[in-house]
Order: sequence, then C-alpha cells, then structure tokens
Amino acid sequence: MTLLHTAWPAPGAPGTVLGGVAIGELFKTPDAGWPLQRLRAPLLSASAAFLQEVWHTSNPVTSGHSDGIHWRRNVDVLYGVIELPEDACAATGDTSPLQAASQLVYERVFGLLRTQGLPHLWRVWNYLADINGESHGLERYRQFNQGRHTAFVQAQRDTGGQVPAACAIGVAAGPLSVAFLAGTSPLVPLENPRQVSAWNYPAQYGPRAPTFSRAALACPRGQEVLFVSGTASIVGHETLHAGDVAAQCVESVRNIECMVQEANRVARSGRPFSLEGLSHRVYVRHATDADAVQHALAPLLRGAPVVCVQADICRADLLVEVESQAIHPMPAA
Ligand code: 3EB
Repeated sequence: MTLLHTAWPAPGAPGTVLGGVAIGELFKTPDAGWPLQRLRAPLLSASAAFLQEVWHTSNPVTSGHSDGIHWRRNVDVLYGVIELPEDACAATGDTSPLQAASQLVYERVFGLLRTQGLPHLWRVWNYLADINGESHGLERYRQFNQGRHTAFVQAQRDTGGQVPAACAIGVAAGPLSVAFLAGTSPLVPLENPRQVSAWNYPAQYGPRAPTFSRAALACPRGQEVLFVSGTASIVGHETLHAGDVAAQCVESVRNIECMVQEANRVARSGRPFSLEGLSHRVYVRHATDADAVQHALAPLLRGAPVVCVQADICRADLLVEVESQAIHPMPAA
C-alpha cells in the first residue's frame, strides 16, 4: 500500500485516486468519479483559480455511496466525503440545525466505518458556513462542537485522547462539508505540551469541547503519516497576539514545531519529521493579510510547499491557521 498525496494532475502518479479536495472557484468542477470535497474558498496568490489535491493508492480500490457519504477504500485505508445542507435538519428544542447536521454527519461516518470494518478515524477536514456567526444563543462553531461531541459519545468513542487530527474552518456559504481518512489500524494521537488539549478546553470556549488531537501518526501499510491538525496562535488555551497576523504566524509555527518534536519521539520510520519536510495549508481570515502571512511564514517554513486559502478561523480573534502533513515510508521489515 502506498498512500501518495499530490497536486492534481500528478504526472506519472502511480495507482488509483482514493479521493481528494478541490479548492477555489469551483462552480463548474466536474464530478471526478472519486470522492471529492469541495472547499469553496478563494486561493490566495496562486496562479490558478482552483487546485486539487488527491490521495493515491497503489492497491485495488472499491467505492460506494452510503448514507450520503461518497467513499473509496483499499484494504486498509478509506477516504470519504459527506456534504449536508443544514436546512435538511430541523431545529428541535435547543438543538440548532447546524448542531443536528453535525451530529448526523458524524453518526453516518461512524456507521460507515463500522460496516466497512475500518474503525479508526485518522484525520477529518470540517468546513462550515459562517463559523463565527451566532444563532440559538451560541456561536456556530460551538454548535458544531456540540453535535460532533454527541455523535462521538453515542458511538461510544473516546472524546479525549484517542481522537482524530482535524481542522474546522469557516467558509462563506454552502453545506456542512466533512472529508475524512480512516484506517484499520489505530492512530497515535499527539498533544502539544504548550497547549491545553482541545478536548480539555474550559467551558468559556463553549458547552462542549472540540473533539480532535493536536496531531496524529497513522500507519497505512508500509508507511507512516503525520497529520498536524489546524494549528493557530494559541498557548495554554488562550489566543495570543490578537490583531497581529505576523506574530500569530510565528506562534502557530512554534506550535507545529512542537508537534514535529512530539511526533519524532514516537516515529518509527527511522527518518525524523521536520518543518521543511511537511506540506502546509494556510487559512487566512483576511485576504488583505495574504502578503504579510507569506512574508512571515516563508523563512519559518524554509521552502516547504504551502497552499494559501482565504477562510475563517474558529475563534473570532484568530487571523491565521496552519495545518501540515508528511508521509514517510517505513523501512522494509
Ligand atoms: C484550536 O486550536 C484552533 O474543532 O476540529 C483547530 C483544529 C481548531 C481543529 C476542530 C479546531 C479544530 O482550537 C481551532
């Protein structure tokens, strides 16, 4: 099994596409035949209006549509995408439509993983409209956290500790969109010694804490994958450098560096992870900050590939968030 993550089209990429994401102006993205997440957010300072990133596998795949999830899998890894418009879910009692939609999406994902026999959720990409907006007396990101948390509890899953790496990002409009990678083998969750674990955030950040780990190591056959979750200028549980996007970049990279260190304590491929060996996606709240962000990040990330997207971050005082990943081959046994 080889998992390969590339920009599309990837000349000479071996094997089959498992699934992927299209980012940018996507009004006419053709149906790819494989699971495709549409991230409807402007690319910043890119040469194209949109780009695709795909996961390849060298093993045979099967695919399907179950419960609104388009998925494709090989023997040990599954990539799936589910999009659910909130207005498909009614508000009931004090449950908002977004909370209900979030719970339903995760229930469906857990149901699929059960029937497909890949119980371990490794990495989740969550996108929702108007993430900092408020309704039903609660910020929408916090509504999402409630629905996600309830689904984890009802599926009798861990809500702290053994939880996936993730991001939760705001876009202008559109359905709740969730893509995920899951596997037959458990992940190794990693936490940041500089930060309170997100699943342990105090109640000032909402009635239910976010269900994600700061990073995860996953082992598809023959490989070791490091997923660093969306990482922002948070130390302890507090936002630092409100209003200063360059300083938020520096703090975010410090946090990612810590996750690289944590990963290297447990990595087994024999080759250490490093900042410059990761590929990064950067979410910038204000398009006008794009240059400042690129200036701040370029020397820190030392030439590593960076895709820059305009999107909202889950706390109103956060201006930038960075997520990262790397795939290392395992030495032959
Ligand atoms: C933070 O550290 C910033 O809710 O899945 C980062 C990554 C953030 C994932 C999520 C939220 C999530 O709290 C926000």
